[in-house]
Amino acid sequence: MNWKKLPLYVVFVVLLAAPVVLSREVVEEVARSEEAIALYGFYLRDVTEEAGISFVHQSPTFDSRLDHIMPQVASMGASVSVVDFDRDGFQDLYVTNSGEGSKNAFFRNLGDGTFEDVAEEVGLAELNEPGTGVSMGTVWGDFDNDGYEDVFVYKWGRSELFRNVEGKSFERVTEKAGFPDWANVHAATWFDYDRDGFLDLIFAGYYHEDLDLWHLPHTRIMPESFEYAQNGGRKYLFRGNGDGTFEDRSELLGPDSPLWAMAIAAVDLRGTGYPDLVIANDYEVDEIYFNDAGKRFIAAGETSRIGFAPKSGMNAAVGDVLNTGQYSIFITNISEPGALVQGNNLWVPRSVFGGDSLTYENMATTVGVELGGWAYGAQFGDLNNDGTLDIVGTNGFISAGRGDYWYDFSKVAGGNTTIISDAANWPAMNGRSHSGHQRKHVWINDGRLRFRDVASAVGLTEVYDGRAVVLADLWNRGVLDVVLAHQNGPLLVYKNTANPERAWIGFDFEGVESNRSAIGTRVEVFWDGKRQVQEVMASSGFCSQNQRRLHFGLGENPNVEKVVIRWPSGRVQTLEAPEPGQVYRIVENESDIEA
Ligand SMILES: [Ca+2]
Ligand SMILES: [Ca+2]
Ligand SMILES: [Ca+2]
Ligand SMILES: [Ca+2]
Repeated sequence: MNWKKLPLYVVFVVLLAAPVVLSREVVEEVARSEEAIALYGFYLRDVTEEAGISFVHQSPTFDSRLDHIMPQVASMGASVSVVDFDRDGFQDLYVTNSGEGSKNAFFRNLGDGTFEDVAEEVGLAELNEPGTGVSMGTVWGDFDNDGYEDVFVYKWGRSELFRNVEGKSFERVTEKAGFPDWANVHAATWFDYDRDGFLDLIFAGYYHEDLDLWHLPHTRIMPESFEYAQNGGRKYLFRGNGDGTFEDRSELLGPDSPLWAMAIAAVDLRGTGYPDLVIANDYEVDEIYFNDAGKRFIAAGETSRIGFAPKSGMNAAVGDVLNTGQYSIFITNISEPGALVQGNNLWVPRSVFGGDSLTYENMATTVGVELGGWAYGAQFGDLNNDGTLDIVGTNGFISAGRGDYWYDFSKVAGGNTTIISDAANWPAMNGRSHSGHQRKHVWINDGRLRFRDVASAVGLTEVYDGRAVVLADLWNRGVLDVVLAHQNGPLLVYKNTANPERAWIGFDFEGVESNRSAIGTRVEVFWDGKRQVQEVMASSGFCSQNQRRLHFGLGENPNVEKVVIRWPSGRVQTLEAPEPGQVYRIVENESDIEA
């Protein structure tokens, strides 16, 4: 071959090959998606790049005495929350970063398939400055009822409250709120526990609140037991006055046991009208608190049976998985065959509402959602619009180099308190993985007590270290899209394409007498002899918050009889025979319903 002809030859080959390779990929994905939609009713396509989202989470680096185990002590902080902060009708995504000096991102949904990071512009980017701690998660709620969603950014360090100024900027109002200067907060939610129309805030620590992880007084910072550790962080309950001030009412939770909190969800489990609390804890039992008419909380972990066997509780999500009008609770745990199989907990209620005597049974094994790897966030949502709630669950602890840390981990985890609680006793990780590179789970619910994992068939094949997952209808198409946040990994956005034959109905709420975010609004849809209940919640899952809009899949050609809405104020509103296929915007006390 003449050397002068080489460049042309190379160019020609590249020109020929590129379109062939690309189109084959596209053709294959189209075939995969058609097959998945035919078999399972939906397909998830990774649209992160075309949506203009480029975000990679960074972990923090603590005191150098933790260097040998840094990947595990700094293994959290990747989070994502959904909010329509500017009220343009499109759901936006707030994402935390956790490296010192790293920036959080706020992806405003432009509605055309792309997003724009406006975190700096609105004043929500620089939240990880050295000396202030680092972000772990966020929870949105309109604490001053002005119609704009405000945000609590919880951190290992100085958590912050920001007031949303008409969807244009955010004003830092932490001091006025009176929240603590420092705590290693890992879980939080807004709820109106006393139903006075003003949102209240609960948050809980992971590491003890006295610890500044960058300047440790000693290395005895680890859990004192793998199963019964009571040396974690405390809980805080703040009652909102609606004007940006809050009263510390932590005493209503009863005597505090400093557990290692991972997730909090507030929801009316008993049909009393008052939101109860579910708290997932690492290294100890999970907790349930029944709300006694807004006056106090009663610890009901043991009586409800949820708080019997300690596991590594990571996630708190609720869903009416059996379409009985009652919530089951999904708490994820660690399952590593050959090392430690705790199994996830799917707590299904055993009695109908049952007041204080409500008990639960763990059905995770029976229904097939027990094994989720080193599991973190999970959410309920009807991904294929067939009328049953499915589950997306993410996982993966530390994906690093060759070798696995499990043997060393098991040795120290089984040691006595003196051994396990001192970081100096933990063997060095030396770049090894620890339950890393794990496949995610998408369990579809057949409505007859069987879930089936279809993750790879529907397009979810990545193996980054998953932390938070959220569900939201990002483009108002009547489907739940999926967004996943990964530790030291990218934020990924999956666009859902569901079987178009299947119907759905959606609801956006605005409280008037109730809190304006309408958090705590309970909605029950009755169709074709079936029913399903959902509730507007703030936090759900692990360090995350779904869209506030409620989405119900209805299956093919549904006949919707009615929708019963119970506002936090107690007012009940009924929609008779609403048309499916639209999002209803419902304002409390107004008879006109906008579709
Ligand atoms: Ca928006
Ligand atoms: Ca507000
Ligand atoms: Ca309140
Ligand atoms: Ca479903």
